[in-house]
Amino acid sequence: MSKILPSSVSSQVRSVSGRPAEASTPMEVWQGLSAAVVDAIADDWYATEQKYRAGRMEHYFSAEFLEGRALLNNLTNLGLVEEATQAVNAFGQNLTDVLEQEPDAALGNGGLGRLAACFLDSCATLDLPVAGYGILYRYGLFKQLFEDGFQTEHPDPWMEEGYPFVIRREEAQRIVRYNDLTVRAVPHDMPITGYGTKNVVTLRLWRAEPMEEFDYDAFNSQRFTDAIVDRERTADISRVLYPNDTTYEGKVLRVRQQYFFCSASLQEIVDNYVTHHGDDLSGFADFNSIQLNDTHPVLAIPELMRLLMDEHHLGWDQAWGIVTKTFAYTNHTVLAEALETWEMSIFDRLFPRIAEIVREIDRRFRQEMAERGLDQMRIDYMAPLSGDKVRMAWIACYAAYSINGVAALHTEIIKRDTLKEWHDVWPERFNNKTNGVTPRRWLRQCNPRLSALLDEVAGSDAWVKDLSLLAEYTDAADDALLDRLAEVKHANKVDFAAWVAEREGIEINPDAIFDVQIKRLHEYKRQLLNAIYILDLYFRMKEDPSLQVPPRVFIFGAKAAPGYIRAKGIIKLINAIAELVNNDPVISQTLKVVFIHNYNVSPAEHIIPAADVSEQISMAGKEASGTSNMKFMMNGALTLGTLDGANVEILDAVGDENAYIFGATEDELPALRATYNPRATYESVPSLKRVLDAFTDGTLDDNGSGWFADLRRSLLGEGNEQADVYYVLGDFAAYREAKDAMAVDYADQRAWQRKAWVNITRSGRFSSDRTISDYAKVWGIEPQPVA
Ligand code: GL4
Repeated sequence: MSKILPSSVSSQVRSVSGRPAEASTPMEVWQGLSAAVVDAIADDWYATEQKYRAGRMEHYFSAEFLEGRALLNNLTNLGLVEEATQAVNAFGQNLTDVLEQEPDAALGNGGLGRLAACFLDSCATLDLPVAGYGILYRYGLFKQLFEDGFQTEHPDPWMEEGYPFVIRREEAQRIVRYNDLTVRAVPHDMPITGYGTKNVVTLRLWRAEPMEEFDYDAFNSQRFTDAIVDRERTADISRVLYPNDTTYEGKVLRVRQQYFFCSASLQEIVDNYVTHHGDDLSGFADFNSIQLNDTHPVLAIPELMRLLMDEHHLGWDQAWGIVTKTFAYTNHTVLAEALETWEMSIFDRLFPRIAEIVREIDRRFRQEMAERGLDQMRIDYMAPLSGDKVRMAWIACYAAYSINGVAALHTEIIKRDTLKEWHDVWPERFNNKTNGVTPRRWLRQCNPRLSALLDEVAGSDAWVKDLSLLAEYTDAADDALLDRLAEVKHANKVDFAAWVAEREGIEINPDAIFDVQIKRLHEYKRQLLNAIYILDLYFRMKEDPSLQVPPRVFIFGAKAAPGYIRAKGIIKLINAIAELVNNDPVISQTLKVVFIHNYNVSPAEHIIPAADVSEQISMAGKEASGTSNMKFMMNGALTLGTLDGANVEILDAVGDENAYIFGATEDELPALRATYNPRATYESVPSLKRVLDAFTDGTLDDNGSGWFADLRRSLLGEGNEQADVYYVLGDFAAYREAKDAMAVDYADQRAWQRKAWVNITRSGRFSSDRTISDYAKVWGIEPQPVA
């Protein structure tokens, strides 16, 4: 392993700042140290590239890669943390401060984008020949601030001050043509290192740039704005990440973005094939497979058809034969809004040739299904085109050789409901790939104390590359070990309390139970259920001051899509409850509510190691998998959750006594719903009425927005609106019972830590290494270690 020499760090810092390392700012040191890391891996990165491009490769197409910070992750993977510490200490700096300078690369919304980042980490660690392809958004997911408890959104110019971990590759640019615009796609490559290996995976992010910087003639005749019109239209393509997890606005731009990175990536992959195997493309699928991360990159299907037919002169059947051996598709949600459909008029306007190919795919699909004997209604339902709409998921299902869901329950639901018709025709294409998270970032790096304890118990760091090894030590939990586990958690909580005090200005008690819900704000995830519990607990304590309540801190982190008003209402509500609770001189001795603003990857790294309780309380059937549930488990937090997504498999791994499961199950819900009356529940479940009335009786202040009344209405119904779609009131009693019981159990620290230890040691199957090993079989690739 190449080592960073202290002299290389100080000279890199000098060349960034133009001053001696001793006189440079922490930001400049971050820049210099990062440049030194890139320098240290450059040869291995190149060697990996050369090796991978010559053989069979998997290409991971994703509109989102939520990478977070890179420097500490790379130092951890390369075993350079100690050396870097000494290097910066030598000129009077502190590594922790330096690391805190780094902006988060927030090129994703949430779980889907973070999953892609965990996957690349695992591919690198497992030496698998994979590359990622996406967009270099100039602005990542918006920065969230709270003003009077309301979310406000602000731009996130994450690389404006320079970002050493993306390398511009001008020479590898491609041209992407739209009917109304031609642009350059310039790749910016991010090295993704693995743990204890020389292999370095490439994440190739495309940036849209104009063919010419500006229109010289227009500028010359003083039409300054005209001179830069095309430049700005082009820059729009890679300007912002869509701040929406499940629904989309600004459709034309969105479609342009999707085509942009699919076309550029495919051009490169096809050219690479020609370089290594000549211009007979018939063997393309022997060397290339492409994973479509949700429907966002599905335009790659007609685009590959175009490239094969128009540029490489294959006939339709031959091209389609290749396409159907190339693509695999992952579905990430059962929410209807997420199965993207576009107006055909957008395709006609942006790329008539792609539109033509899509029409032909539709025609042939209809013919093929008729030959199979499907009735007309079913054919119309399944066909790629419906009226003036193109259904991207249906194109994916038709073309893909593999279709997967992201947890066992989710895969069953897509087979049964969401993609049922496709499953009827091609059951063999369907398979499950339960998500996972990388134990490098989510344990080794974010929780050094627990990590050191695990090294000691296991006798080495081998678990970092094979998390299933920890299962051997489940029974090793004697009292001495459990006490040490308790000490680790406590020390993490002390650190976290200091971080919260500094960042949010709220004092919290490290001896309290840290109960955490961090994820995108969405009604189906039911942050509202959690909020209702807190308010109810507050009233119970007011009512009976002698009530014994263990100290608790309720911690939230969540962004709401800017146009999703009800989600923003829930944020405002939780902030109003925080006001009420935290400012009550008596209650605040026992309870605190903290809403961490601008939740992102790096705050998660502070929060998760300190958590006691992991809130995973979506309405059963709605959360496809969840991945924070896995991160919490690895760090010894106990799950309080419904039988949804991967919670089901977590419960299976740890056993009933080591998780707190409540609420209606997915198969019970239809019957329950049939007779469900939220109003009657509100009247009859003890104290629920008191809580919902407090939304609007002046107890809580929504600053005249009317949003709290809207939330109350969403639960109780009014007019034609369906009441309580996500069964919040229906599950409340069960939730309250489980959560109360959990708080009581916490008092027995030995027993609690024993449960935590079981969670940690049984988390092996939720490592993304396991997930990726499963995908690698579908992809037909083997490890390719560089010498
Ligand atoms: C999501 C799911 O909502 C989430 O449950 C899952 O863990 C994640 C990764 O598979 O994908 N789908 C969308 S859309 N956003 C997500 O986070």
